[in-house]
Amino acid sequence: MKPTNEPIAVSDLARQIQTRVDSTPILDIHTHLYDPAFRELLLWGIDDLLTYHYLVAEAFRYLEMPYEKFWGLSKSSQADLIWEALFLEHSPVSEACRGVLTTLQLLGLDPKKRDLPAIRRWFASQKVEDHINRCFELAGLSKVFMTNSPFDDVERAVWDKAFIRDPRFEAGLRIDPLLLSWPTAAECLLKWGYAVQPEPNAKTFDEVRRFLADWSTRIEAKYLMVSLGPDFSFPDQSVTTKVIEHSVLPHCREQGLPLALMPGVRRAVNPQLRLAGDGVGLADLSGLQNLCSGYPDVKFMATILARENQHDACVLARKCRNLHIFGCWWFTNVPSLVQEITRMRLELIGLSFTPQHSDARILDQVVYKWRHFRSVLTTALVQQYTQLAETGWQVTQAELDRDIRDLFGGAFTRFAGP
Ligand code: RAT
Ligand code: ZN
Repeated sequence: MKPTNEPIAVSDLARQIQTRVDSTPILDIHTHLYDPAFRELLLWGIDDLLTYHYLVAEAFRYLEMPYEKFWGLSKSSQADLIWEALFLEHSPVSEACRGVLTTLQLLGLDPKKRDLPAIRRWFASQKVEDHINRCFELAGLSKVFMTNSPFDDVERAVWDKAFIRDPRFEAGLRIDPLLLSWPTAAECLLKWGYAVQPEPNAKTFDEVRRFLADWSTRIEAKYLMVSLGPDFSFPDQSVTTKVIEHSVLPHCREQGLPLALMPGVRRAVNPQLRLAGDGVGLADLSGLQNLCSGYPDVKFMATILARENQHDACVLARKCRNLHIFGCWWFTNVPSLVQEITRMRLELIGLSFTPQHSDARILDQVVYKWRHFRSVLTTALVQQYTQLAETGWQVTQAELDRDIRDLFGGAFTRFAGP
């Protein structure tokens, strides 16, 4: 539909919003997907879909077997157990379960047949390149951001070799170990040729900066990111504060790269669940506030895990224009909370945020994550623009287009860009 400067009639608002939300391409600013050059790191297919850690956690609500026995099984046997427990022995009503079914349906597979072997056969006959195209198309994606960690040995080995980048996969530099696992991270840097000390001094901070500069350039990172516990504080006496202050912030300032903070995750609440064992905690956002107000020349992004933190994060964004709020992350990515959080954000900070990222770990997930989000966003926007129309204000098609493009990556690109 070609946008015009014609005002949209109230009676036509819902249709116009839906059409645009459904057809506007999305820039997915945080995923765990990889450029196909990373080969087995790019997960896709039914067994990876079923063994997604969100579903592992849910399956263990019903499974009685010892955790270790489960982890000793092959991926397809784990997938069989999860299918059995979550789809056949109970109705798959959770968001993560419904997601698998939405994905299958949109890929043209019939979920009601409940035929896991046939689904496996279908996936086995797909070529990864075609499947990427198909998933991007069904999700309506323009590009996705990867989460790139130099501390991951498998991933680093790929960056160490030259390869041709797929332009649909942008890079984000993940630095959790650097901030949360010092001095283990220092040992790695030393091994890679950076003259750092376990007790950081000025030379160490410079070397960490050199490391960040090398990797930002090498992967063409568009932002840096770190996930943090609910107890993250800044400033304090910790090494984390020192590395942020003397290495990360100067690097971000110099290169104009945002630092994305993801507070609220309690890692390994149940270590036996492995990747599925992390939980959530209410975060004290004063560390984020001190960063944003203490460093107005550095750009920050934030997505916060606890539902109870969403309001304070939004209020903080009203005070700090160098803060870009994004996504309904992980446990908040369920339609009822996405609806609530998105409406609150629209009401408090207008269109100056990125309402969602997929966090997809398996390629096929972008299909459901974005389909489900587009539907929730349509409802939220219809409510918002209908209320707006009640004031007598009329929005044009071109304006609606602009607004939705901003929510789907435009606002982020303007914020993060040079
Ligand atoms: O949502 C997830 O898949 C989590 O396991 C995390 O990866 C989280 O998104 C993160 O980036 O730390
Ligand atoms: Zn993530």
